[in-house]
Amino acid sequence: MNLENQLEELLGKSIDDADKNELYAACLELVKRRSREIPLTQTRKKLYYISAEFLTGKQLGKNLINLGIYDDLSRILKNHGKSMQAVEEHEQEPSLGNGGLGRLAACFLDSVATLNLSGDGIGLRYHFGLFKQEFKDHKQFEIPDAWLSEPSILEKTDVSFPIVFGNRTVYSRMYNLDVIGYHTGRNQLHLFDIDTIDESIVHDGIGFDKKDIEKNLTLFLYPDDSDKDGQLLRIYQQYFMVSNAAQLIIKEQKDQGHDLRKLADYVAIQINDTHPSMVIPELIRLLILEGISFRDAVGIVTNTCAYTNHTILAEALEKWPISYLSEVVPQLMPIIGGLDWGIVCSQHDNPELNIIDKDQRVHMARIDMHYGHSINGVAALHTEILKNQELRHFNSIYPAKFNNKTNGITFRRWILHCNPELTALIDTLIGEHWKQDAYQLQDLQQYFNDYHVLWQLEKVKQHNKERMAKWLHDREGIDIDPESIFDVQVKRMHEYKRQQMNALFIIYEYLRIKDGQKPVHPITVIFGGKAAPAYTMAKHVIHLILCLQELINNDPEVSPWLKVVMIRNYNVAKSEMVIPAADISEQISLASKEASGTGNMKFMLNGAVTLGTADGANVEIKDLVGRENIYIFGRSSDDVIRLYNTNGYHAKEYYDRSQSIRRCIDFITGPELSAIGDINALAALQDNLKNKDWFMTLLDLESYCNVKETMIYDYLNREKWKRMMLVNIAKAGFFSSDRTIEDYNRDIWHLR
Ligand code: 26Q
Repeated sequence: MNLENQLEELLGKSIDDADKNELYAACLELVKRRSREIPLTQTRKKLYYISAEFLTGKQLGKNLINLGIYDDLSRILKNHGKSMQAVEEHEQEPSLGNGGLGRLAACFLDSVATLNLSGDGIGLRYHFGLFKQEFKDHKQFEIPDAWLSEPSILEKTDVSFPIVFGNRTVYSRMYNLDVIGYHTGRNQLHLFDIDTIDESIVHDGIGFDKKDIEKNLTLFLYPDDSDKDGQLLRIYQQYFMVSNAAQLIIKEQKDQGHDLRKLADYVAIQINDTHPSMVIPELIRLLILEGISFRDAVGIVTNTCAYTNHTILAEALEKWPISYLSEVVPQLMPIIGGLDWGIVCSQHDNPELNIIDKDQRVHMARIDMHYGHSINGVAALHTEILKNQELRHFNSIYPAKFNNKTNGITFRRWILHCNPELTALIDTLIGEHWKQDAYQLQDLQQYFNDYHVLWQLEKVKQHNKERMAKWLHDREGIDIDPESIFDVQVKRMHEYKRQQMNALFIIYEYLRIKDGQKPVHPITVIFGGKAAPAYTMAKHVIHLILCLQELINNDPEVSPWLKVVMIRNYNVAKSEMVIPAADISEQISLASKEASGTGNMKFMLNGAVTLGTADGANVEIKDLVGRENIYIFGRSSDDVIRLYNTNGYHAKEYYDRSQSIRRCIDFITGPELSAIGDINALAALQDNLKNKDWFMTLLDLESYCNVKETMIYDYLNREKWKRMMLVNIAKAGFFSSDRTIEDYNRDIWHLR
């Protein structure tokens, strides 16, 4: 049956008479049916990617693309006067992640399926996931994101496992989401939940009774862990996730008739940061119940599990008090004790290697490093820093375990879906094969001096800027000038990412305009990102940005030249609107702190030029595009690490020394902003920048402002700028997550 008839059959009426809801429901059902026709991918060995987050983004468009029917269906809808985009908008975005780590997991699932490798994701079905961000009085407020709605993309199954917490047992329920490869096979994402969750216990924003596990276990992603009950809840969640994972893996392997002693021949488990680390003791425990000795079980699990580190921030390395683990998962304590004993007895004689420290806390990453066979960082620089700094003791005993896997992004979402105009242009220039083999984007280099092609590239960017301006106007009532430079910093709010430095640039520029020095071209500085609810300083930065937005956009002298926009509730769908429209990609973390970044890759692929520090994958972007096609500023990671080690950085010295820095910092509590904002919040931020500034904003501020000025100036040299765009797109092939997954498979998983 042809596509049009099939859609009408599912609708039970003509397309003409259907509204957006009905069309969405029918398209969803169409995807489910087509997807079921694709057999699950089988390889000799199967990957299980366990992660607390899967930031999948909306599914409909991506699935239609991967099934190869997006264009046909769009055309059919258009013939009936309907728009595919409007139908896609109807879908609620799954709220199952907070940032890079979760989005990476989603890109990986797409690439694993596309490469015809057998690999499933395992995670949790959070009812409200990450909070929804609202702004009121120029501040962030959190409300629950009730993303689960009918008809659902998730398929409820009958699969259930008993999960034992001390003397209480809960029964899980598995939900599945099909992961369809691009013109290839199918895998699944398994999300676990319990039927007894009670959404009605949530009150006052995102508050709830943290004690009642049966009712609250899967309500939220990263529930507030500022008190003991919150920390216990996180342990409950983590154990619930990994016990389901371990039981599912063992069940599937038994169903296949595989010998559990040979688990590592049939199964690869990737542990996505430390949140799933308890899978190691849990699997050992279950193998022992299957009659395998502790010693053998340890060997089997070690050969099966591999760990990825996504951050070097000390506060993110999880350590749980033994007393908490004993309360929630007493059955794991003998195993964890045994694993620690193994290390204590191994004569390493270095307490920093012990799993259980002198304060009776269990270091989760250390379990992974001792009892997994691979430890990887997510960009070349990050892996070097792990090997030489943070994890050097482990590198000296297990040098062969360490390896780098530079992150990547799925091109299906990050160009085909979000930037159809650029995709079409590339197709006309170099054919379509780059969609299977991203390195072929290099063929675009031949157009370096082709004025017509460069002009077409500019037209596409302009189109995307206008699309975004219209969207901002329609949705948020914010007007921006599509002729201005779109300078974009969208990512989680964190001091190390230094949104505050960008805000100080805005103040710097504002003061210059007030002094009569207009920039050479109008610029719109666009932010988006959520702050963790308990992260006060990050919230103060949001407050500063929102106050600047209010001040500047309403000042008729300044706003023709400078505008500020903070996008509310930034998420995957919004990023798909914003990234294709960006001219400047802000990647300005303090060198050594951003493990990789993946937004940087998405901007590059969509023809934005990076303004960044030599951090994370920016370094690899620079090596690929060459220094002349990127704007790098600021101190190196070596310098920064030295400053930390020697206590050599004092913000106050920079404040005292430079008049222009002082003017910007003082402005934060000056009359203009105090009239708009909360003086206590602004003063706290100012004090922090002047007297603490742990992430060294003032260290790089002047070089940042100077390079950004140069960039604005260079933007006027249109030929130069368009060539930079072209080179960035042409060199982005390396950052396809297909390449990353090939690397994981070749070095760690060996699935084929
Ligand atoms: C830890 C302890 C207690 C509560 C929460 C956490 C926690 C939660 C989330 C720790 C870390 C995360 C998320 C980290 C993350 O997203 N890291 C990003 O991973 C990306 C993919 O590798 C990288 O590109 C980014 O550089 C890195 O910041």
